[in-house]
Amino acid sequence: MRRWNIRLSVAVLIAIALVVLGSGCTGGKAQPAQSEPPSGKGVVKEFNVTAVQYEFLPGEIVVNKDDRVILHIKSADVTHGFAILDYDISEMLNPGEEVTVDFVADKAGEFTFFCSVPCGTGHSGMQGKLIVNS
Ligand SMILES: [Cu+2]
Repeated sequence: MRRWNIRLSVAVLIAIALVVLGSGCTGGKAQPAQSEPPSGKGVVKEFNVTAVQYEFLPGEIVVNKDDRVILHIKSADVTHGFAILDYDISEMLNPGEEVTVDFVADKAGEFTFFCSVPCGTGHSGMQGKLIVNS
């Protein structure tokens, strides 16, 4: 009788352990938020960027390859856009709203970022440079 009880408790403990381990596994997989890009091997670089007719301030953003780049972008006047084709980034910047762009700079080189929303006579020249050093 006593022996049966011990076996039963061992079986119950094993069952509990399996349930806990099992849920732990699925929980772990479900954890990473989908909106978060995988963090790069480099450091996090954050910049505040202002779009204003007809330029971006700063006009040059310099990071190292594999840095995680976080840009907080705002328009100071009219509606502008912010696009970097090579990084598949295209955002609309409504006045008074801050847009956050978050990506890993996994390609080295010089990339033009530009206004993608017609904003006036100087629109076509409204651009800056993202420099990713290898
Ligand atoms: Cu524009």
